[in-house]
Amino acid sequence: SETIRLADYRPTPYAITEVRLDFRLDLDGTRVVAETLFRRRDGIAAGTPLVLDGDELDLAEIRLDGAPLPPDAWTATPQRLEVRTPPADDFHLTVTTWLDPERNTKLMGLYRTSGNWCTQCEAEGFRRITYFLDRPDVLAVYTTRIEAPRAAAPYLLSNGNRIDAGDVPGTDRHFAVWHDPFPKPAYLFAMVAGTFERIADRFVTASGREVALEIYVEPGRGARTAHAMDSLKRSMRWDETEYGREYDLDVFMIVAVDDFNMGAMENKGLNVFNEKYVLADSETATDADYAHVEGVIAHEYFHNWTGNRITCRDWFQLCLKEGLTVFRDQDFSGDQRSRPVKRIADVRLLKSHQFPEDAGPLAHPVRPSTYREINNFYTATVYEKGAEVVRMLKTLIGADGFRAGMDLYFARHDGSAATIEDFLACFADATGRDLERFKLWYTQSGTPDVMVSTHWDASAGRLRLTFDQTALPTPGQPVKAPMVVPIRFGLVGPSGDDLAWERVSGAEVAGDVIVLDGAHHEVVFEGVTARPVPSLLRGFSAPVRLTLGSDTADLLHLMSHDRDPFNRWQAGQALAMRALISGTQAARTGQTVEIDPALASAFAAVAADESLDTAFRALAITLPNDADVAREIGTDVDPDAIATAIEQLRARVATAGRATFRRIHAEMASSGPYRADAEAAGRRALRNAVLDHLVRAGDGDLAAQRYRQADNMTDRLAALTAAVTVGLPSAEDLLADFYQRFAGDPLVIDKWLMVQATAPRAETLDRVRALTAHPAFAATNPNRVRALITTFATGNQTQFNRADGAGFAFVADQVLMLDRINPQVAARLLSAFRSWRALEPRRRAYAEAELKRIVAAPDLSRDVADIAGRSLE
Ligand code: B3K
Ligand code: ZN
Repeated sequence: SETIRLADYRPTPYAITEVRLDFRLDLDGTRVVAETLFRRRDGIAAGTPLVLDGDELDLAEIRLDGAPLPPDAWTATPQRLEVRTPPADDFHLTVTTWLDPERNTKLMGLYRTSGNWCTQCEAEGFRRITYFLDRPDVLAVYTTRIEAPRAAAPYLLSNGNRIDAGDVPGTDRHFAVWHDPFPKPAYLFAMVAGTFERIADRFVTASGREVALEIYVEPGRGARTAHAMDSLKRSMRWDETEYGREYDLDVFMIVAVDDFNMGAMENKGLNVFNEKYVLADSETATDADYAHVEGVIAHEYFHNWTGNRITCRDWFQLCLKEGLTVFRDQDFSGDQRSRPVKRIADVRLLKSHQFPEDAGPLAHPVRPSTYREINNFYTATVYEKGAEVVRMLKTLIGADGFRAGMDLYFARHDGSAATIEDFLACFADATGRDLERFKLWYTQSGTPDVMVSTHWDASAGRLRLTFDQTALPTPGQPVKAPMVVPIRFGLVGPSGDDLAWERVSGAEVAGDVIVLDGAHHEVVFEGVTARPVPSLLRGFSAPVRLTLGSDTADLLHLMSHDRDPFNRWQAGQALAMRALISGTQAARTGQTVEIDPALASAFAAVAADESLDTAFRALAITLPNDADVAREIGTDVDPDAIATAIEQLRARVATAGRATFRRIHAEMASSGPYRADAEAAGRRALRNAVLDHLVRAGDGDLAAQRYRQADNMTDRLAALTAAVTVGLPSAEDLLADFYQRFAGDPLVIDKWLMVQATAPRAETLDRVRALTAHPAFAATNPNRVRALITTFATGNQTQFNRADGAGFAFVADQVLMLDRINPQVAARLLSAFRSWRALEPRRRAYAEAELKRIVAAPDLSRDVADIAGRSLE
């Protein structure tokens, strides 16, 4: 299929000024009449053909300026409509299409979910509703009429403000008309109709405008929306105080649905959400779920300015809205709870999702320059690395410069479709900083490696840091240029305080940031009064792999003293990682490796350090997992050897810390009723982290006991997970109890599926296969597929990567089966193979064979063909 290139970008010959849509919903099909007003753009010759996008459309009628078109004036296929010689500068087309939402299992365009009607248009779903210039640089004003049987659809919703509604006389039908005054691209269009429970609230903006807030959920679920509503209001306030951005319509609606391809969608004024990111109460949602709801609500709300008011010129600029909006939602969440804990969580996500992507065959720049299927580019690179790039920009120009640049961006580009160049120009113009080299972060793929060596001259009081920056080739980019890398740092002295220096040379140093912009730098600090331990890349100030030669004693010093909490955590992880890498090597040759007792007891010491936040202590004693170790090893990976090394280290840490962990387990028990706040959540996190260690150290009964006593999902799931992962005798009973308790609550049953899919045992594959036939599973529902199959493929290193290849074969079968139902979900699952080349030869051969089997399969979707093809390149 054809490759789309950034370099080929051209505006459309025609603009669309206005769209009037008329949806007639019926139980057996939908008729759409779309009246679209076109205007020939300046400089385009009269009579230039008008070519519109379609996708599997069934055309019933077409008229131009109200009159039927002669047969030779146009051609149409399900994928395309061409009007050969449009007659005038301005004209309107009226196109009638028939849709079958019931059979739309791709969940793009108009589809049905739990008996309701719902649309998803990003990236290219609007063309599944009507023929259109379906691209983000075509902005138009929409008026939408929806008509449906009143009984099946008491609520009729679309973007903007509702301007009319009523009954259709003499029928059992009713209608509503919505008008969105803000010009928008088609991908932000939404229409929802159906039966819901509606939860209403209000928000008064900074300038005193009242906005109605409405959340629509499945009837009976309204009580679970309080956290979402509260998160929405806090997001609205935050965007006012931090960016000076107010909401602009009279109503803001969120609809939660069960069948949804991703997390949520920022349609103007009418966000549609996967219900996973709306519903939360203590019985059914974990503390992590609460945090995700808050983050996704904020993310979609923030898109109103970064995405909707200013959108993307073309899909290559996707990071313009996504990277920036992820940066904003991360910052918001950091303000709501512990900022370091949020930062650690975000960096873990970046390293576990984006680093492997950047190191494998699917690597692409934050702003790609070609694509075959745009839906395959909603990636960790575009989102998470895209957010890191914005964070680095802020680090380089400072908070004031960043705000000035954002203000300029909103002032310059509001109401239009912009590019990364436009975005960067605002910061360059606002601060005077040259960002040409910085722009490489958008165009060059791969994770840079930064090697540091340290030389301390005690008699001269001089510290020399040598930085070498390199990057491995990535697809299409054999040679890399050095990037601009901001290294936030401190020189940690013997007592743990940061030491001062008199002079520094060798690179730009602004405050506590060293800015590398070349392949090699020697940074010399003079006038340092005591031996410093350099703490580098504080807060993970750049998405690079930093290798420093520090010895164990220095890392232990940082682990217990660094005043930057992120680097305290990082030092512990680095120490554990060293032990795990040598443990893995030993396991492959049948040896065991000695683990430094100082290391094992350092974890117990952090767990007990009451000067630290409980949530932070929980993270600090969570050891790297097998995917982390595999990524660090990088080649010739043997997941079973890694698992063995992890078992050994865990056993050591658990044994060395048992007394401390038991004490903490008792101390962190909650007294009194459940509370959701950060303090209570931190205590639960710490208690469950020590539970995990204790269960491995022989206190297995604790898991069953904690499960039965739990008065909230966080504790219940932590206990169940510990029991199932370790394979305790109680595990089966607990699983059965969990199913009984929550059958009929699909979101919770997803957790039950996930726990089973991640069990690191040889029986797991058979179990997962059996679960695909369980009544709780449905291959048509993306949440169920992700909970069972995707979790198995991405969250179970030893069993997906089984040495006999059976894990790969199972997932490949599932990909091929799912491709017939929902190509986006199938392609996403297939990307679980992205690190196949890093495996040891035998597993690598099995993975390659499965990828080749997929590539050779008939009638693949473009989505799956693209991922499989690139994976093998
Ligand atoms: N913009 C949507 C993602 C759409 C994905 C289309 N395949 C959600 C978000 O990032 O906010
Ligand atoms: Zn987004």
